Amino acid sequence: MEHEIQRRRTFAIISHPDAGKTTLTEKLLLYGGALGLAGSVTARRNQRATASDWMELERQRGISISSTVLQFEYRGHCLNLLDTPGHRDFSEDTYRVLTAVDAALMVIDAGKGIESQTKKLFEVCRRRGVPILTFINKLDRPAREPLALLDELEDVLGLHSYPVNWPLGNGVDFRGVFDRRQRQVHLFERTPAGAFRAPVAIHDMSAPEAREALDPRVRERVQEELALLEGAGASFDRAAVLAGELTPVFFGSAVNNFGVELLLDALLELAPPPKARMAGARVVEPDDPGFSGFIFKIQANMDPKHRDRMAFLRVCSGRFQRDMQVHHTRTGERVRLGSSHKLFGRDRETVDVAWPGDVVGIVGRAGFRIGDTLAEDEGLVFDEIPPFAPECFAFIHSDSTAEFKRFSKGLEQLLQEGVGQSFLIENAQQRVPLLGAVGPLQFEVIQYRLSAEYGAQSRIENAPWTAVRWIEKGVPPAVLPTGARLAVDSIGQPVILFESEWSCEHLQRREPNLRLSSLPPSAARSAGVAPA
Ligand SMILES: Nc1nc2c(ncn2[C@@H]2O[C@H](COP(=O)(O)OP(=O)(O)OP(=O)(O)O)[C@@H](O)[C@H]2O)c(=O)[nH]1
Ligand SMILES: [Mg+2]
Repeated sequence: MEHEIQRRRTFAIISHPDAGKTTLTEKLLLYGGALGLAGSVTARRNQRATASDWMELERQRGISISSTVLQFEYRGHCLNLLDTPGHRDFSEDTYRVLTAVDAALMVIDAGKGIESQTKKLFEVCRRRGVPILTFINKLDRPAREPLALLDELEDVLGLHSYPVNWPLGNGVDFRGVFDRRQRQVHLFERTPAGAFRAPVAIHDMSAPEAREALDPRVRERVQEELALLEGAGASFDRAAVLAGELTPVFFGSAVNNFGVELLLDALLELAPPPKARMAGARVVEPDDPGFSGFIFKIQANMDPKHRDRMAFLRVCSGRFQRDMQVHHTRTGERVRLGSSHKLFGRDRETVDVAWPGDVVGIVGRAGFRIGDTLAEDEGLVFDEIPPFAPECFAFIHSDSTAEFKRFSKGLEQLLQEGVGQSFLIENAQQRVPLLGAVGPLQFEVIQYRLSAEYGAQSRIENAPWTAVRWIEKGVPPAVLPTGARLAVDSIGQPVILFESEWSCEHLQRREPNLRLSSLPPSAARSAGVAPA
């Protein structure tokens, strides 16, 4: 078991939208031998078909909407890679994924530096103590000065950095990278559309080939920069990396396969194997003999051939065995984990055994919710995955009586996946579900999926509220601030909807006995549609 644990690396790729996470994922798979051709080439023009962006809507838009798990073997290691969506409106999914990994790979666009969403995601990693590796991407385009980018990591994120390699030029002059630890120059050649592994020539910095490949000005500048870095004397400290205080930095261009192999090799070396996890006051070590894990994501209809619901289980300790009996600690039931899968984007394969660090897809268990613990020890409960407070609200209507049943079923399943939360307005004339989400794009996704997966058309009617508070204690006053409304969440807990944060604060000041909370008081995640 120790061997299986030590050879596992489970990490998420995170960043601001468009920095190149999905492209880099694809290239890591290419170098990992898990894909013959990276997706960009098999795709028709303007239409991508990557292993991780498998949802039709993702392909149409060229953005990631939902996180994806890809497991593959590389150099005796077993990697569980999770590609995440960068868009803020889908960040709840990304945050949940960050609870299930042992490291994060932060991608930065070299021309743009650290963008807002990267900063937010980084803060989540820091709070959780997740070690971070940094890939500075798109060096094939005009980029900022590499030293300025490192300063930005320090100033904006407060993160010390250690550049493991250094770019040789940028934009059209970009030729490759210098590996500071091996003191070697890696010169790359471009391949058509970056579909194949980029041929690499490795030389000493002073070798004639290196001299020839580099423009003398670029060479001079790189040598100055390297001297500066050596002078600054920051040494590489693996303990600081594991503590999340120091990030190893890699430069490259995912689309051209520059620097991808160096990054992949370094991931094996620098990202940690599965770590201990907290369950209340208990520390669960990966090599604890009893199996344990938790559900961090639910996704229905991944494969049009099997219209089913997949729960993503992160194994935390012990050995997972197909058909094993475990405790589902939220309900107290004993369940048999019969249908277990290894995942590769939308593809799945039955898996009989899994180890700590692995993500296993379980189908056929309608009772599982996000955050649920599954364990041999019935007393074990992993720390909850905090739900998000929605900031955007809309009513969702079904205008066709013929489709109403499909509409309700679809909506219920999508809400169980956690794509949004549902509320019902108190004393409303019609019982139309009110949806709450982090951002409005999520409503479009819900509408699209209702139509594509359940054959139900729907209509969205935007609602004016921007904040919701659960009533923890006290009775709401007869007169609420302008625009505020009483409602209940999907399990009947009372809430107040506000048109602004300011209006909410105003009520709090006026009613000191009323205790409001931005998160539901019940530990049970509110899932499913409100009882009609
Ligand atoms: N020039 C250049 N473009 C790149 C590079 N890597 C990725 N891109 C392009 O950047 C765009 C966004 O890439 P994605 O990989 O989809 O970005 P992402 O971070 O997954 O985006 P979201 O998942 O939607 O947040 C695509 O058009 C890529 O082709 C690179 O190294 N150089
Ligand atoms: Mg993506």
